[in-house]
Amino acid sequence: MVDSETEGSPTARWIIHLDMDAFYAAVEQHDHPELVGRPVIVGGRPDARGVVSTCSYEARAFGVRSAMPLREAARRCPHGVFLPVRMERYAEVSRQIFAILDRFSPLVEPLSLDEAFLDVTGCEGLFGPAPCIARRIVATIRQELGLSASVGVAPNKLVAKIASDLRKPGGFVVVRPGEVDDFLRDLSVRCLWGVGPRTEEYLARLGVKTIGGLRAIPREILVASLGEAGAALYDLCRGRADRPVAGSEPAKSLGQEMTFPQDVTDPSYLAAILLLLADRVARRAREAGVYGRTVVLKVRDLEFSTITRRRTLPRPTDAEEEIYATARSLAEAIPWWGTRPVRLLGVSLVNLVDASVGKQGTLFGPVTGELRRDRLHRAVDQIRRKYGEEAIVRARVMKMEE
Ligand code: TTP
Ligand code: MG
Repeated sequence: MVDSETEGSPTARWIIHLDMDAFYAAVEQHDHPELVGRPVIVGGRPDARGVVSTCSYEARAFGVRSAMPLREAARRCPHGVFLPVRMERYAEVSRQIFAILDRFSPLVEPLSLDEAFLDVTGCEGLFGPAPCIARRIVATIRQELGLSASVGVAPNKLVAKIASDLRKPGGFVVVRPGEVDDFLRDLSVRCLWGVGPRTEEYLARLGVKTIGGLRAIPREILVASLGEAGAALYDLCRGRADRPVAGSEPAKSLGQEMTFPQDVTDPSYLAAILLLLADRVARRAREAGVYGRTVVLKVRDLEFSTITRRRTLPRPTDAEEEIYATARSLAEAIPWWGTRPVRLLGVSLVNLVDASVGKQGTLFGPVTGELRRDRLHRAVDQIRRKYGEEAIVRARVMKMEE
């Protein structure tokens, strides 16, 4: 079934893109089963000033959408159930989702709280072909968390992401290497990375609406009119997108970062992301048997200027609480934090030391409470690996709004 030419080639990859369906609203329906099947709108009271964060598919049938003013949503769907945003809870569920993904591949790149790429090349021996892995992931999320996800399975990130979005909710779309051209041909150019309303309009003036149509435009013309973005489009419309899944970096540092598809300003959302990243870094440190002396925070703003802030801790750590608290306090010390939009966030642990010697440097020996917390973390990691994420669910690791 798999294209024989590409299957054997060392560069052939299998990428899964997973995106939860109506994420915040689905979590609310899960936590309040009486809301299943009803139009749930998350964002605040119907007469409040804010906008809709998301809504259940039942509410989408009435024309309600993310980012729509709540009052407009109330007009379109007067009998909707309007709920406040419980970011802390969504962050907790998000970490459970990522812990499930980690069971299926060592290369998981988070894109937001509810979205990730997995490179499952080479995981076939353990779990079967990529589409089977994707099925198992979806089934596990359904069984353990009671939530629905859509996935795309394809030879690269671009195609996997487009595929996961195509049949939402509950979508399951596999694009094999030899099918990429046909798959993309009739889709709108808007599906491609970097094509916003302006590029779409420009292409429309050339008579181009579909990805297949774009292939007819010579590279020089695209480059002359759109610069580097044009060169990128030339490759993308041919399904060429070989950016790797950004997973773990080996050796000297352990880091995890996330690039947002939309610009994010909301400090409580950003805090939720920091918590997710800190949790993943801490878990990887424990798996690798290392502690880190220094926490590094990386923030990129809209103009793509990147700043890094670092703080060296009194003692090396592998605890998510400490990594999160440090990263968050570094973030909050940035003057424009919470007021200017952010494009990318990263948390890493550097100055790594072997866990067996990691804590001996302290003058008074290890602190008893800390030792106990260490043992707790390790025990929790072990139980989760063995019995699954749901075996232990902490009510709240830390208060996010404090
Ligand atoms: P999305 O994955 O874009 O949306 P969704 O999961 O609610 O619905 P679906 O994927 O099935 O289309 O975003 C994930 C979460 O991010 C979403 O549940 C709420 C939050 N979010 C906002 O707060 N504001 C927004 O404008 C968007 C698009 C999402
Ligand atoms: Mg989603």
